[in-house]
Amino acid sequence: MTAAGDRTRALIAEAEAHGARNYAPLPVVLSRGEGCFVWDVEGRRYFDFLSAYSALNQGHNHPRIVEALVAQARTLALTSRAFHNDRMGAMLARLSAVTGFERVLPMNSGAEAVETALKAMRRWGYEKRGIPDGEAKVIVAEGNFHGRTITMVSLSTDPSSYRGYGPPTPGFVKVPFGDAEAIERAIDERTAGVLIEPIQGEAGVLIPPDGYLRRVREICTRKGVALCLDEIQTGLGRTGRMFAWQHEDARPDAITLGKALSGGLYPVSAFCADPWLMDVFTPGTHGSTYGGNPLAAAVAIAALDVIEDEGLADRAATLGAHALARMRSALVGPNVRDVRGRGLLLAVEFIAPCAHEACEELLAAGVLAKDTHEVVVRLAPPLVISREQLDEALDLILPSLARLGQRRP
Ligand code: IF1
Repeated sequence: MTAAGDRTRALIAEAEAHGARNYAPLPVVLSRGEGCFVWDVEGRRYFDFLSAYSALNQGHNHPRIVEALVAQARTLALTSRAFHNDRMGAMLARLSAVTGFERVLPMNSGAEAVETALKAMRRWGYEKRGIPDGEAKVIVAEGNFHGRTITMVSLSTDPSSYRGYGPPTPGFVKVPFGDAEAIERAIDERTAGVLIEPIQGEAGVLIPPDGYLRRVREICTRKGVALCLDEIQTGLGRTGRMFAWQHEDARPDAITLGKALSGGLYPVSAFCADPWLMDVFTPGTHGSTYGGNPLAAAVAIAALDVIEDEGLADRAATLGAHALARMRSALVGPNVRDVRGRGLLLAVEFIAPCAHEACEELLAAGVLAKDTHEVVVRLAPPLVISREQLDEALDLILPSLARLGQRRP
């Protein structure tokens, strides 16, 4: 644990005085961000290797996105959907072009986008697939993470997500991640759709076997059920393609987006789908106060511009391959179970539950990272990181992780 300074301690105490205790952050208080760096209140610089869980693919405070936010905030921020506004249409058209889905429903948080996806699949199941009202089922993967609402934690198989929040929302069938045949066996006449992450982020950057997504796509097509992929964490360049499903050419019927859709400047999410699925929504059957507001639209357009203009997906592919090669060469030892990743979504899995200790050591070394499930350290820098910065960060990261990897588990 680093020796936190007086200002750090005072600000942590201030946050804890009135804050709910729903997080246990590392003992660092950040006050500035730029590109792949953040600074704490003691003036210390860190490499950000969490990127707010991939909401910062464009880096901290990207000037083009900040400028779009400020300009629009000075003009028109919120109208509600009771009226049209002059920015939403351009965002919807841009998102449709980038995702290849004809229809887009803008929301705010990722969980709301996933809730929207579930509502669309259920309603389609009743209206078009003839499922008896109230009996629709959606197949999800064990180990999933789709958000923190009651329904999202009802999908979860992680007790730390759902314990104490019952009764769960019904209508979900959980099958092992990575097993396409398990999905085929689970589909019956009451199945409306399948919702999975193409790579499971929170579960520890779990990459499914090659061909899994393509098999799931083929099964859903043959069985006539909807396939929605949750690209909230894997999408928008993070894994080395614009969308993770493109690694297998397994185009789903719909995707959910969030996080980097706004480059960390404002909560923006979206459910993007083919018309046969999206058009179950008719006026008054779904919405939100802030969904599709002009400020969100301006920020999302700028965030997408940055991803495309700066070639962030290709950067993630090239730099990710380089980082993974260095990690695999440096991290060997009795306590290392796996080193894996795709693009700049990378992870080291230890055998012993030492991932939090690893993150504390990385903090002391000047790198911010997050552990998950006690044994995995996720490494996910902003996609704007340069090759030199990446190597400088890895020079700080690898010695700590290598030492832990040599420990007897
Ligand atoms: C927290 C985890 C990651 C997501 C996917 C939907 C959502 C998320 C694939 C919901 C959000 C965030 C939530 C955030 C930490 C982070 C997280 F550790 F919680 F699980 F990334 F892995 N689908 N993930 O990853 O989006 O409603 O949050 O906008 O809850 O602390 P949201």
